Amino acid sequence: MEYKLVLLLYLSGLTFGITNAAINRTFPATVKFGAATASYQVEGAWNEDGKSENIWDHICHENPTYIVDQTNGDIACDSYHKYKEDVTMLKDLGVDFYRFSISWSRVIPGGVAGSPINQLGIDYYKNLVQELVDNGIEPMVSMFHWDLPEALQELGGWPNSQLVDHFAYYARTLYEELGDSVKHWMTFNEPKQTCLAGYGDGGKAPGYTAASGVADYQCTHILLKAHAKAYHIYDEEFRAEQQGSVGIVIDTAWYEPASGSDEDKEAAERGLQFNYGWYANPVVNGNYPQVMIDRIDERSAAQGYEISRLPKFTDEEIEYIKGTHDFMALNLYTATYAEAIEESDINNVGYYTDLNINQFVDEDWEESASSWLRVVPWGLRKTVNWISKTYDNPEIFITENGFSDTGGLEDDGRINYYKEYLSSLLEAILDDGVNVTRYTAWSLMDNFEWTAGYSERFGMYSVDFEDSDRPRTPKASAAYYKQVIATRCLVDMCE
Ligand code: GOI
Repeated sequence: MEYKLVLLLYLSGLTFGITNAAINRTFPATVKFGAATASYQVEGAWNEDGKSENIWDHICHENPTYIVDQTNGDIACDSYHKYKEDVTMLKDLGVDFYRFSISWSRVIPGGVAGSPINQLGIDYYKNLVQELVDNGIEPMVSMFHWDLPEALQELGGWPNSQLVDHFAYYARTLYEELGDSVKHWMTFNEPKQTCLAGYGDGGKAPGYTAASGVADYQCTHILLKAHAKAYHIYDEEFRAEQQGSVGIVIDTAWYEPASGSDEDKEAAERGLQFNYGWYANPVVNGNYPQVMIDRIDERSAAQGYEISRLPKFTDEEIEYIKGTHDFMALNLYTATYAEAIEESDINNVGYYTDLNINQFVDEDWEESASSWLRVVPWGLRKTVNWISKTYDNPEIFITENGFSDTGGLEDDGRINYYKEYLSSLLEAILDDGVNVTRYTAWSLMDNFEWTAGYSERFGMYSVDFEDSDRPRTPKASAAYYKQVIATRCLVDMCE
């Protein structure tokens, strides 16, 4: 029986001109594997060694019910003290790289350009980077994963154009201090969460909602200029010597048309443009997606605004922002259906009415512990194909992908998720020729999941948050991921 099957596969391989490697479905040598965390979610030590308060410290302390279980990141995984254990875990997994973020308020407590650098904060990251390098693990660094220094929030945060220079000063400091060893920089993680959730729907700190449809676009406008400035600083002052690369990490769900109708196809495309394109189109082509410009300008005018709620880049700014990426990065977890609807009530001002689609899920899609996350593996293949087609076949890094449960070491749901999403990724790479070169599992370990506190667990390592030592224990998914990395093959798919 088995013999006949192998013979059949072998013959069909010959017939269709494919190789044994294709039958075996292994990840090509160009693909690297990693795991990710973020500063506020794992570090703790919120007020140690000169670190100042950031907006997540602030909202957790001042408004504890903002977090479902009223917890905070004061201690979190205590990675500030336990980073060597974290590196041991990474080493055991066999990852090629570790994606982590730097806490701005730990490095530059005052926040503003020209203010003093906190040497103890820098030392923490130098030690972490050294420990990684000593263990053969590449550091891949996000400069900003949502934890803005409170001092800058008190200036108004991202809608204040001063933030461009404050961020540039921070970015230059990081290149200077860490750029000898760090070769992959990401300016911003999921800027849509900073701007839309932070200043529009309120789901992330600082949790503002009053100026939805205005402040979220202004935040994005400044943030994109800050990104571009950080990119140009690298180009002009560091690239020749350091030889690294710089990009921005953008999140989206896959938007699947609810039907074959042109209207639903347009609704789905609009979903992708308002989510991924909002940030990707500027860094690739210099300006917002045309569909955003058209719709927001038009609705603004009908709403009585003399100037559009979507700010305009000057020609000079367009040239400055265009091409500020060395790779495209994607955080992808799930998918949604998109359906065309009647134009929303014009009196309803906001991003979601500017987008104007009905989003819904298939109740058959497997759930996770997070209400927004259902298991839809084919969405990964479709999303990387869409990015490849829309932005002229760039190099793509998947910088986050993962699954939540409520805890436990026998995490079959997570193993299944990784197996299915990695299989979808393999199809994109081997069958569609999409240029994906990195895959990053979120997360290395259970951590502070923002407004969900510790109620949703994404880790491949469990962390005991009841124990002051914060002991880590590998889950079944850690062994699974380790095997995938070691064999470059999904379990069950190779001989
Ligand atoms: C990453 O973001 C992030 O980088 C990591 O730090 C993080 O730990 C990791 O993901 C895991 O989360 C159904 C109003 C659909 C608007 C239900 C109210 C959408 C939108 C419930 C309430 C969407 C991953 C929150 C990308 C933000 C979570 C993007 C995933 C919440 C919802 C809502 C809903 C709502 N998203 N994020 N959302």
